[in-house]
Amino acid sequence: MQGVSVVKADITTLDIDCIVNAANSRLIPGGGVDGAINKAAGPDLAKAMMAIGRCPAGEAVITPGFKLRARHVIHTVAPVFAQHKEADVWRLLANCYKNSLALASKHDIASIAFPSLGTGVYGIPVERACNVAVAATRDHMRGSRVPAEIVFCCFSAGDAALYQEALR
Ligand code: AR6
Repeated sequence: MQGVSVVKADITTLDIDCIVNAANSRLIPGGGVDGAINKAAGPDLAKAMMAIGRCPAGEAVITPGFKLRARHVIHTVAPVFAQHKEADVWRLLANCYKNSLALASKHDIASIAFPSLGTGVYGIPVERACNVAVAATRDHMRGSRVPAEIVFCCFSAGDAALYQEALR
């Protein structure tokens, strides 16, 4: 059965097929979860990202996981909260989840973990971002059984509680 869960963890440590990276549109390794993923994957990940070269907000691209336990990394780009009208922020953020899950489905990925996209450096309030993440994920699940396992991987207990609440 298809399942959605919440964990509090460093996403780079998860034993899962695919992790999602909160990247920037130039696919140049940055800080936050992007920095942690690049550090754990090794320098070949940055080379693979830069070979792709660009990913507009709301879109998603895929690379291998290199030294990570995860075999794949899907890179998606959240909108910068201060740079868009609020309605566009929620639409683009939902697209990040939808396009990442569609790409995972296309690659027949069985399990995938998302960080809380856009809610760090990009400044999207997590209290609303969690509801957008859950709604977009449920939308995907209505049309596809793949991935069978979807995990929201939060870095803090407070964020994990918000995602748990959104799932209820
Ligand atoms: N595991 C899980 N979650 C993490 C980890 C980790 N190891 N590290 C941080 N988080 P952010 P954004 C959480 O800033 O807002 C980069 O420079 C963090 O606590 O990583 O989409 C990119 O290159 C927060 O809840 O992503 C872009 O330029 C969440 O991950 C920009 O940051 C997202 O925070 C993207 O900003």
